[in-house]
Order: sequence, then structure tokens, then C-alpha cells
Amino acid sequence: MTNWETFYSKYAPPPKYDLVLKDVSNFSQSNEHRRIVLITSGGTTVPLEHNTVRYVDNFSAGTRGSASTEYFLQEGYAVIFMHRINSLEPFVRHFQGHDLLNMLELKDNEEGETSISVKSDSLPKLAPLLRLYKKAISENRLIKVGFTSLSDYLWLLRGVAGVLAKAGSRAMLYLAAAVSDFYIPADELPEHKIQSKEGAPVISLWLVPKILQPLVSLWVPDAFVISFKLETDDSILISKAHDALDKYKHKLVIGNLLQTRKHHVVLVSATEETDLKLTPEEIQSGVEIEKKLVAELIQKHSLFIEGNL
Ligand code: 9Z3
Repeated sequence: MTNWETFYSKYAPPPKYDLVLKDVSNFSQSNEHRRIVLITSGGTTVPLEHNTVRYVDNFSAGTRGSASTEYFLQEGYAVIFMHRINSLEPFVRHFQGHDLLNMLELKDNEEGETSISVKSDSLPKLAPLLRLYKKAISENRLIKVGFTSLSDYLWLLRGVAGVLAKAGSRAMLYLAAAVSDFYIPADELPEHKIQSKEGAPVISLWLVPKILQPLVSLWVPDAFVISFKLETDDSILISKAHDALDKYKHKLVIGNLLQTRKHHVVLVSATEETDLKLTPEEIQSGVEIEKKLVAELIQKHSLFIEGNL
């Protein structure tokens, strides 16, 4: 067995796995005349116990994935939004805390009837988002798939990829989730909560098998696969992106640095590196880098479908 086959053999699929895949398959069929993108978003957890009280996590809020989902929907794509449960989601990400409630007005009339309306100064923000959301839902172009742990993510990724294989080059995979590189094998995990009275635990992490390899070569060989490379050290970002392209033979890696990821990304292909940046004015006026990124990727997807990329 390969590394990745061994990994899957040691973990059970997430709850309702078959049902989730059936929904995704129906979704894909009802969008067979459209382009379809799988967007992964948010971080994965690595449990320290089977009955999980504690886990290793990462910083990702899911901004990239949830924002990109809105821009792909705007351009007519069908989107499978595979996200870390409780990370940011498209449309509602614009409303933090009590924002949404503060946009509403409550009225009780003399007959004792209650009505709720949107405050007029909130309409310019709410209406365009609601319009796009309602359109996507009424056209059945958005489906959500949730994960928390690394193993659930990997099971769902393989399952959804299997469904998308049927879409050929119409399918794009936009792998923006921050996936852990390290894990503790299931057979090394304690059953119950680690007890402090037993002293400081020594935890050794294993390398997660490189899933991009079977993904690109076996699961979705005809799809347009885009992976993301995150670094904190500027001097290694581009070479690591090229390493990934050499190894997995997909078309594009989006490089980004933790510190500047919200206004600068680099599109790295085998032959070129293209910077996408927001200007200070764009940042000031609230333009999102995902808007530019998605526009660029849709053009590249067209070239890919035509066989010119
Ligand atoms: C990314 O690089 C994403 O752009 C971010 C987005 C996670 C930085 P946020 O969710 O952040 O908007 O806060 N994703 C991929 C990270 C990753 O795990 N890449 C692997 C690696 O770098 C390869 S697939 O080795």
C-alpha cells in the first residue's frame, strides 16, 4: 500500500459520508452544463485524543475560500464550498457579531402584529449580497460540505474529487484550505483525555502523505487543479511553489506569505510567475485580492478547457 492508502485505511470516513457524496453527486449532475469549482477553505484539526478534547489547529479563518466562493458564483460557476465547520462562510462573512441584528428594525402595530424590516441605511450593503446569494441558491449553484479534522478533510476531498472526475476539464479544484502537514496516527492516540497527573505528554507528529499526488494523477486527471503554497519566509516561497509543480505536475500554484496574503499573491506556473497585488487605494476602498485572483483563474480555466494551457 502507498502512504496515502495506508492513511485512509486507518481512519473511518466522517459521519454521513455516503449521504454527503450523494448530495454532491446530485449537485454536480444538476450543474452538468456549467463550470464547477471545488473550493476548500479553513484549517484542519489534528486530534490528540480519540475522544477529542484537545487538538492541534492553525491560523486559517477561511477568508480566502469564502470570499472566492462569492466571486466564482458571480461569474456563473457552480461551487462546492468545502469548509472547516465554524470558519467563515460566503455572504454571512460580511456580518460579524451583532452586525446583522443591528441592520434590522422591529415594529409592533396596534393589532399586536410584529414585522421586521431592514434599516434603509443598511440596504446598500445587504441587498447586493442577498441578491447574489438568492440567485445562487435558486439556481442550485452552491453546496456546502463541512469538515473539522484532517482525516475528515482527506476523506471528503477524495470523495468529492471522485464525483468531479466525471466533469473532466469543466471542473476546477481550488485548494485554499490550510491543511496540516503533521498528524498523530490513529493507532497512537490515547482513547481518553490526556491526564496532567501523568506528567507532560511527549507528542510526536508524523508527516501527512502528500495527497496532491494521487489527486492530480489518479482522482481528477482531467480537472484544472490549483494548489496554494503558504510560507512565512519570502526567500523560499517561489522555489517551493516550483517544487510542487514539478512533483505533482498540475498547472498552477498560488504562492502567498502569511504576512501579506490579503493583498499579494503570486501565480506560479512551470513557465512564469505573475504577481497580483492590491494598490493602497484598492485596499483603502475595500477591494479584495480574491476578486482579481478569481478573474485571472477563470481566464486560465478557459485556456485550459481549450487545451491551450
Ligand atoms: C493558503 O495558502 C491560503 O491562501 C491561506 C488563506 C490558508 C493562507 P485565510 O483562510 O488564509 O484566508 O486566513 N492555503 C494553502 C495552505 C496549505 O496548506 N498549503 C500546503 C503547503 O503550503 C500545500 S496544499 O504546503
